[in-house]
Amino acid sequence: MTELLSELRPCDLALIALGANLGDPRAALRQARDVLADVGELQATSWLYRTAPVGGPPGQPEYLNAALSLATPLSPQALLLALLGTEALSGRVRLERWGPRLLDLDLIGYGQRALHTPRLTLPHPRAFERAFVLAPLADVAPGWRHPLTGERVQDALERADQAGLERLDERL
Ligand code: A4P
Ligand code: MG
Repeated sequence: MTELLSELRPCDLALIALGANLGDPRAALRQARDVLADVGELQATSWLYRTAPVGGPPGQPEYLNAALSLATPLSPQALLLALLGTEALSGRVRLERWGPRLLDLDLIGYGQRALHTPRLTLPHPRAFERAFVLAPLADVAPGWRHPLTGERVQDALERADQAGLERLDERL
């Protein structure tokens, strides 16, 4: 499947952030990694991070966060559908914004594309403010530049508040 897809056209690199804080987060993140490896070629995977919840209801459990880069012939819109489908496979139900979840998959960037539609904003609007996104992203794409500001992931991470972030000795 992946071989067939890769013959269609050269790929832009998609950067995907993964998060979970209900059920078995480690298993959910790794299942998502395996599903996504079927819609492109995995380029790199991050370390796993244990992170304090940002926003949402008080008292929600800690998150496990990670990131991966994927070369895929899917358009950003088609890839978003694949991410939403993968979330649904994990059993995720949307109850409240920033609420606890079995699996959250965000498309952080897609090459240097910038777009804003009702269903998809690229790059992800809050990605460069959040250490729980930036730390794993810096494992897979430290030199990727924000298409609108030109800032590198690694530089954004260095200015971000990294309190509550713990890198585990395990890869995604
Ligand atoms: N959408 C638009 N652009 C994108 C994009 N680039 N990637 C739309 C993914 N989705 C995008 O998302 C709502 C809708 O956003 C999608 O249907 C899609 O069409 P959602 O995942 O249902 O909503 P959400 O995740 O509750 O809200 P949001 O605003 O995406 O939240 P964030 O920014 O993802 O934050 N704390 C820690 N420590 N770790 C976490 O992982 N995650 C969140 C969620 C909050 N606090 C956290 C963590
Ligand atoms: Mg989300």
